[in-house]
Amino acid sequence: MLPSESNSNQTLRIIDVSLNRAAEGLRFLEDTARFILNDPALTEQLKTIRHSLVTSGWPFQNKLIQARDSEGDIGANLKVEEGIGKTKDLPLAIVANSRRVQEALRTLEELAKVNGDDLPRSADKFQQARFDLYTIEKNLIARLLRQDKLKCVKGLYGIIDIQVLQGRNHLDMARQIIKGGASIIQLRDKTTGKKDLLAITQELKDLCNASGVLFIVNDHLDVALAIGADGLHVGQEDMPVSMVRKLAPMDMLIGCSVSMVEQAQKAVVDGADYVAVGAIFQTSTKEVTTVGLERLRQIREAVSVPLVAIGGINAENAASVKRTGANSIAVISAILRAESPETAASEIIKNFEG
Ligand code: TZP
Ligand code: MG
Repeated sequence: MLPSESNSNQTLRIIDVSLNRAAEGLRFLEDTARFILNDPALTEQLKTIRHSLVTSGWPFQNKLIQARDSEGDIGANLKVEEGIGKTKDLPLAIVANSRRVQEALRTLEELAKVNGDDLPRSADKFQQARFDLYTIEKNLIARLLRQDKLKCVKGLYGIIDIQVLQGRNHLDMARQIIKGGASIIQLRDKTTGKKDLLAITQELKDLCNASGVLFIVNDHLDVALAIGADGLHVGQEDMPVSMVRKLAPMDMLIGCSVSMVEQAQKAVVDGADYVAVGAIFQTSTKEVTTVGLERLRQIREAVSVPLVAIGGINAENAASVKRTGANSIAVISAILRAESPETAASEIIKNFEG
């Protein structure tokens, strides 16, 4: 074999191995995004990168397969040390596979610089894909860190609205609602000053933590950050979801109130983990338009994140909300104004769960 032929063959073997490595790693990440995280946007991004790498036409594939020599590969029998490559831990598997793809892309990028004719893509295309991967890796890890919390967005989402308590104690109410079976407690307070609000929030957070219930703060990112809440809930007039996502820790859930399909889609694109749709039924707790069950159904079709239905929900209508596709129901007056919030909560849950 002439030296130049041998060289070209060696280059093709590196290209072949790097493309395979990248495609395999990308497939793992894509399947994780698709089947474990249920995230259409990340799945699509990974699929697009994988396709752009592997669809290089038959003449090129033919050259790669011709050059392939798996039996002659001295790396095939090398021992792998225990560690990141052998991990059974999913976040570490994501990191390991992202690295695998990033390394393969770097190799392809370097080869494209020195041996451009052998490759169907230019060096900057490989570089762009590698940089995209760094962001995707971070998003996959962040989604995974929030996944356990997100699984709690189900059943009754009890809202402690300080202005609806009418003298009843916020902790007492929360205790009863939790006893009644709530999965989430949110603190909603439109008037108390930050200093007192911080104290109330801390008490509720401690109670929720001790009870294994998710604790969400409404409106105030600073308060949520200060006490380490599980999540923050914002409305259309609050700090935008995209900004909250930048400022919040990776494991903080973000919920967003919506009343229209487009708002729900935007909230999800901007990084909301769940959306609250309302007001489903008439309510006197907040001045808000009633959107009805049909709007809930439309939003169910439009987004795949968990849906929390809100507004006028009680034991009588809870089942219809469930049938329309809500994962959870957020309730204020039907529990806070009930003689026994515990009984009211468990009745609502019984009817919602069916
Ligand atoms: N957002 C839409 S409706 C509503 C909010 C905060 C009020 C829900 O309160 P209630 O008493 O359960 O109808
Ligand atoms: Mg708000």
